[in-house]
Amino acid sequence: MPVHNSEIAAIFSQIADLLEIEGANAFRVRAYRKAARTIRGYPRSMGDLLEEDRDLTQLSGIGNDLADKIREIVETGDLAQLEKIEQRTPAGLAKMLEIKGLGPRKVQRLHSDLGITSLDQLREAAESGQVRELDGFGAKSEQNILKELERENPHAGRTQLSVAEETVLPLVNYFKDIEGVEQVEVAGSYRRRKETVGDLDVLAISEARGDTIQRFTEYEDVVEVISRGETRSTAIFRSGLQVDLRVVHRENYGAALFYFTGSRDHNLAIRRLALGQGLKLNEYGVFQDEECIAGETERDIYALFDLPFIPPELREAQGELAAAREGRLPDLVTLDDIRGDLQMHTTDSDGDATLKEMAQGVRERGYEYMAITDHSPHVAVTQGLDAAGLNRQIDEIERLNDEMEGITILKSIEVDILEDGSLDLPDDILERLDLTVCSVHSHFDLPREKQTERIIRAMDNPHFTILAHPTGRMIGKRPPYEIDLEQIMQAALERGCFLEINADPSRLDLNDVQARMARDMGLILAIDTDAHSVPGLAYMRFGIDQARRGWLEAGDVLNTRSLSDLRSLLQR
Ligand code: DGT
Ligand code: CA
Ligand code: CA
Ligand code: ZN
Repeated sequence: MPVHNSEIAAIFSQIADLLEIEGANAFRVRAYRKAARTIRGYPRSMGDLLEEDRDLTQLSGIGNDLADKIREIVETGDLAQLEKIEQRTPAGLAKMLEIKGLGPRKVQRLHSDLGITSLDQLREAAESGQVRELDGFGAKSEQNILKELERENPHAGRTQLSVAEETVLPLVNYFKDIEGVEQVEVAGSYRRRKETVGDLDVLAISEARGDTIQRFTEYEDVVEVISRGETRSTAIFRSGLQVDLRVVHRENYGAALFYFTGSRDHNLAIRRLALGQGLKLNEYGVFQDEECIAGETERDIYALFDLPFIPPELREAQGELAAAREGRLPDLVTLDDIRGDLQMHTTDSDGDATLKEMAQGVRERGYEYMAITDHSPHVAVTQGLDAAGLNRQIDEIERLNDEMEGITILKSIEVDILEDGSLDLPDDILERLDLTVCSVHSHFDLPREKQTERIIRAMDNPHFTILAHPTGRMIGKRPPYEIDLEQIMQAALERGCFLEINADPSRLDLNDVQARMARDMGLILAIDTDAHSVPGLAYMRFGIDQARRGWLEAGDVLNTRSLSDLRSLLQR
């Protein structure tokens, strides 16, 4: 499996950063930085040069020592020296150098005096006023650190999955009509269904490669062709997304799909297994000596290592190999398992469709039940339902339930959790509902402890059912508010409440890691669309994607239950 130049460069930059924090000789630090620059910008891969027995010390800034290190990275994917440095100086420290105003000496001080190894810990320390006490820091630089941390955006330069779909699905269709193209698939983070993608990796099987590449570069959505070769091409699309196309032969398809699906760490783990069996694994197949022994399907490749097929959503090097080996892979939830949708809005608050139109839309999806959850009065941006309005809606739902076949409408509300943890409507009206969906829409900036307390206090209300969009994040726009999710999940378990995966592709809240945490704690999650229109009901599949990335099975999801099972679970 070829190691990319960027990967080698990243390792050298990381070493330079960490050495600098350790106060190493400036000359040595500069040498690593220069090497990283040389390799990053070099037009041919280091792996290819080594294979041709080229002398790497001919490259600018590369001496014998660095040449050996490049060889080690190309051969193993890793550098032992970096691991050794990371034992002294955690890798997380390098990230702090990116914060304006924090140089190596200050980062070193934060580490040695406060034991800080990550941006999260830095935020906590700054919020609790510990940073201003350090030598060389003051109240002002502490403020500044907090401001800079706020600015940090983990989704910068990435594209929401739903937007990426808009770019790539038409392209896939276009390919299907090209003569000679047998199959097309999108690999990479897109296939792993990550909430945002950096770029798109498209694979096609074709025996007419040149023609396929040509047709790709002519595609109407392409604004710039970055590169084109005999088997691959890279182009920028109108959306700004970069698309990498590789055209392969059928017999290599599985190996290419496996390789380009990633994640990189999952690939490396499987590659280690191959090396252990004396096999070579690359994007063309698995090789014993020169003979290809697997490559046409991913299944064949996993089977060589006595592993079942691992779903792409799990390929994040988060324990999936061990689980596969021990037969503990989850039986992931699918869209077909879903029997209802428990959060949506109508024209009674800020939705575009009437209650009846939403009910018809849900019925068309084949669900058994749905909950109507308009906003409560407190939400400032929209006209919420007050007690009288909600009473009227409840009456209308009862009428509709009599009139409509094949769908049951549950009475509900998206009720605001007020600053003091009380709910935004009186108990005597909440009592008339089948469930409530409760959410924070204000005071996002409370300190972590207060915010956590606020939500748990709300759960103490016996009418509280589901905590909606639990962290409030909007992908790329608004960071999550500070809460102790573990404590909140524990409180939900104890009270018979649930948390939500909001399926809106700009929210996907809880995220994958948090959903997995819930599952590990035995907490059931609802997957809700929060639709504000009939087409919005289709967002369910993004919620399913996220749930699968969180290892959820059907049993971990509230709205896979039959209506009667759901009703008994809603009894706290
Ligand atoms: P993205 O595009 O940032 O959302 O994430 P990916 O996972 O799609 O990454 P990308 O597009 O850079 O590469 C696609 C896949 O190709 C990646 O998941 C694994 C494989 N790959 C790319 N670069 C390397 C590498 O340096 N080493 C290994 N082992 N695999 C790589
Ligand atoms: Ca990608
Ligand atoms: Ca790519
Ligand atoms: Zn909401």
